[in-house]
Amino acid sequence: MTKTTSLRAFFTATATVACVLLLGCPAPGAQTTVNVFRRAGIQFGGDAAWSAQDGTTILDNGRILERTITLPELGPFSRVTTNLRVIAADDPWDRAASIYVSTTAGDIELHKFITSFGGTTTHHQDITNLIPILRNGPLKIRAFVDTWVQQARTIDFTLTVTDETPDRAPTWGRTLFNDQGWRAGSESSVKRSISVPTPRGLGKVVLSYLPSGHASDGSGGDEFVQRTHHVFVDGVEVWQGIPWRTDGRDFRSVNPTSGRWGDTWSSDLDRSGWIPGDDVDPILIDVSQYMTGGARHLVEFQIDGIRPQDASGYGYWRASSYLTGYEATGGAADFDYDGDVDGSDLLTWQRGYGLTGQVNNGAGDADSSGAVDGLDLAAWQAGFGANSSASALTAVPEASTGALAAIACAAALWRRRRR
Ligand SMILES: [Ca+2]
Ligand SMILES: [Ca+2]
Ligand SMILES: [Ca+2]
Repeated sequence: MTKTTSLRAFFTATATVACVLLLGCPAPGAQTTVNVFRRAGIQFGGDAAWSAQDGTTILDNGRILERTITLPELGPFSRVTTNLRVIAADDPWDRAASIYVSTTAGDIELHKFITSFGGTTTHHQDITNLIPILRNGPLKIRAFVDTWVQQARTIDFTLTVTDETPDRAPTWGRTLFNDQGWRAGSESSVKRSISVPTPRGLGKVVLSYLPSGHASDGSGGDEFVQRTHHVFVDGVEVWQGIPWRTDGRDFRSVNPTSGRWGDTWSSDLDRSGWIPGDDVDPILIDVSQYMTGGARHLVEFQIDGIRPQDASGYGYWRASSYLTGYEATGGAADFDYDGDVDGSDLLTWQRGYGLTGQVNNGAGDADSSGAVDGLDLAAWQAGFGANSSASALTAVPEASTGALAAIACAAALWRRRRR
């Protein structure tokens, strides 16, 4: 071990101890699991009694199931996760699918997935970003599989609520759009534009985007062709990317009925944002710098070059999006909007140091000067001191010592991330 390495190890260990002392490592709180679907059969047509579940409404010829549930109370530090199991029956194909909540404001996807070719799969997602929407229970939850086969699949779906976590839950949320058949063509289909009023006191704002590309004829369309997507807020491009998955090979064991040509399995192929037998994670875009509270903003989505209809078919996208907002409750130096001023806020300031043109404190501009600089560090130190003295923890050292330890803590994290 070189001297530098051992020093670094000592530094990291010391900082970790400081982190634990300062930030604490609270055990997760009580968990409640709410059953939504249990061995519920999804199919097109067929016998409605097949794998039927009491209290479930069958819609769309059996392709959509609906149940109404109420979650336990979601507190300021709650977390919600999904547990999904998709069980193979008689449908050998990969099918677009989704668990979503149906509201008067539109459908909001809780867990988007694509079934495997004839296999059984299990998935989990953290959907804490949807807490502001989930709070408005009772919830009408639907499961959809785009199948054309009788006795296609059965589904298990539960929601787990953890009532006490270290992270503050979001306070504001709203759907932006949900279009499961976004095609090329008319002028209105070029962009999706939504005008959004935001509440006052909003701090961090995250946009969740769930795109997947498909084709009506299964080849040559948007399923296997890279398309560039854009997100704009008030005319400024805040994100650009190509939804593209290249890890199909890792899912071969759950795709037993996949087509195969020599060594090539259809399920192995790279695809537009999805893989047969896996779920689709939302793309998370931090738009805090562009969406201030107490204002109206225009959010727009654009997909370049969707394949138009011709004799052999067309390309299309299944896409939805929603916004999640956090209240700025922890003061000007609470840069990560979790309600306190601590080492991770210092880390945010460190990352943002030197930035100008800030519209809020999300990158470390505590004094609203527009720039992230030394004055904001002083504001953090003041906020950190107030934070510690207000704390009931007797183990917390006095402010100056605490600040030093937090700086060590942040520096250690910073170092680890940069490797
Ligand atoms: Ca904080
Ligand atoms: Ca914190
Ligand atoms: Ca500043």
